[in-house]
Amino acid sequence: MPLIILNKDIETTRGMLYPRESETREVRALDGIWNFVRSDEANPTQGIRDGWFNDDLSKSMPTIPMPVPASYNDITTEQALRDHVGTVWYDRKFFVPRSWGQHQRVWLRFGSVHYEAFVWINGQSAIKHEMGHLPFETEVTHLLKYGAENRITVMCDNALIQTTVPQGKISEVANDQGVTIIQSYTFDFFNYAGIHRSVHLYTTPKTFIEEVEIKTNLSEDNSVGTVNYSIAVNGTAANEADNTLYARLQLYSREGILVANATSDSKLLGSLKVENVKPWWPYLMHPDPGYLYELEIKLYAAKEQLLDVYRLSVGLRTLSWNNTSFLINGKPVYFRGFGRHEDADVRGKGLDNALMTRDFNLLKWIGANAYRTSHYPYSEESMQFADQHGIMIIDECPSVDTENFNQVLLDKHKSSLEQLVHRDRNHPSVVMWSIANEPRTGQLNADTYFQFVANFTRSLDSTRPITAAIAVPSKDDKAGRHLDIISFNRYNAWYSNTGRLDMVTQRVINEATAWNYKYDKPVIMAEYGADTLEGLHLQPSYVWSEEFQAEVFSQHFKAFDALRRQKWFIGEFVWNFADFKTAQSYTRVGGNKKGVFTRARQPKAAAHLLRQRYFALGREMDKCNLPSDLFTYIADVGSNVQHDSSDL
Ligand code: GCB
Repeated sequence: MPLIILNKDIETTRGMLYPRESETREVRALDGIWNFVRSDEANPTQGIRDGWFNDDLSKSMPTIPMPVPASYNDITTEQALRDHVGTVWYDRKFFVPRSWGQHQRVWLRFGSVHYEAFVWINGQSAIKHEMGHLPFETEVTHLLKYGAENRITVMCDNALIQTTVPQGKISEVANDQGVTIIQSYTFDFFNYAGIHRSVHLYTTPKTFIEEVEIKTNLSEDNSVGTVNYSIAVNGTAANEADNTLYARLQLYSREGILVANATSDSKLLGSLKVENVKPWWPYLMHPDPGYLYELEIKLYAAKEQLLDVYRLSVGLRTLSWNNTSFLINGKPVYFRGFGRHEDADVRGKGLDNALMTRDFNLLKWIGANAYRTSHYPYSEESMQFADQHGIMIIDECPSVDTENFNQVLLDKHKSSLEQLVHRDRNHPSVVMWSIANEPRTGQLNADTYFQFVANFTRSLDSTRPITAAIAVPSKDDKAGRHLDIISFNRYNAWYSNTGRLDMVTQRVINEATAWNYKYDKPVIMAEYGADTLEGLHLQPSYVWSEEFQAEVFSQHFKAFDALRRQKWFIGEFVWNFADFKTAQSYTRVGGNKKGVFTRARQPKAAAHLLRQRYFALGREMDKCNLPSDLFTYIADVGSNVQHDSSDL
């Protein structure tokens, strides 16, 4: 019997603008070393019952130091902490200046906590939030002591069950000592947990800019741009009957020149017109990719009283799509990129600026123009980087391997998309929403379920197409008809026909063609690859060797080139950018090794091959310049045979 699924309304998030300093706002990070305690797995709610939030954790039990942001799992040498299931506790002290207590409001914002967070300030409940990888915030003006020391306590629960996003299972099983609790999950990455991104305190004026939504447009010849904005305000002045609030907006070029300005109407809506606009282009599609303007928004009350100032980066671009192509600024896009993970040794999924910067340098080095945030939203800081560098993002919500579709799950899945769209809608780099990875779309319920999820996402943002990475055979799939672009994942010569390099090319062509035939929509290969142990060399190539990974790629490239001639094939994404940690399994040697880069972000042999292809594609399609070190000099073999970039 199919489930009857209701399209229940999801409460929308408010605020969530990235915390930025301005003339009217101060920001303070609470990152650093916090105190940490692991609860007894058999008694996960003990801390709540015993009121651990009422005093310093260290007063009633031994604590250990724990960095924030970071996953807690790999910080110590304890297996019990790495594999812990259930709740952990963090606390720390901080001062709030006396000046913050006057004429302003104070907000507490978490970039993300995985999976569920409960927060107290000075022993009083401040906020609860469920769902990793997404920010949440609350006003704490009334909870703080000004000019004095304060305490923040966080309880974090990593348990995943059938109604969490993503799903997991908790079971009690017998072990040598009696029974133990096991967390299992089908997704293929380690369930890292903790305070993964920065914790901020920030101030706003009493009445302040709470929401900004930007939509951009370009004239047909890309010479005139429009920035449509809508602003929402929080604060008592916004509720006054005389309705006197208005905003003044100024748009500055990268060089700091004022290029447009406007004064809003009293609904705080309007648009700015930019003559001779510099559109936002993806990396290698234009000599000046990732062009960003700065939008300065000043909120005023009657008599020119300045209330608040907020600035954000704006990239002007258009997106359009039909059943054969995806276009940016009117130009067809061919994606060449990666599936990725937020993952590193020691830090797990904790935000690390050094690692993030290195990753963007590698993406540019290899000539990629896109990645999918497989399998959950990535840090806001990385979204800003992508805007600046012209890297296109397929922005994925945390739904992975979803099955057993039910109403509670649907509501949470929709909520994850609501939070994601709300957070990322102003990023020019976000060009597509991915509503799931490898959901079990062969199941009967998948049809209605994904109809609701896709339509809900469209109702939040109609300016970007919707996709999902699907792994069931096209003939069984029931979700594709609700998508705008079909993405599929397949591991020819790895999970199927292992080692058979002669059974890749035609199968990829056939499968992509079958997807297109079934739905008449553009198609992307969102995952392909082979596990590769760095330093293992075997000739002739053999599974797990660096040679094998390169040859698997090459067999796919042949298929992609045949498919590219069919206009509807619009992109290739390798799995994965870098090696990453997974749950323990006999199919994983220290984790998933399908990275083109090692976990330490060094290239495997296939990285050099992929680099030559990605730049060759950029050269062919977008006339990009080639790096001088793309080809290594081999020999002077005569004037009619040159083995350098001019061969392209
Ligand atoms: C997939 C999944 C990805 C896995 C990958 C693999 O299809 O989407 O999460 O890591 O296969 O390597 O098995």
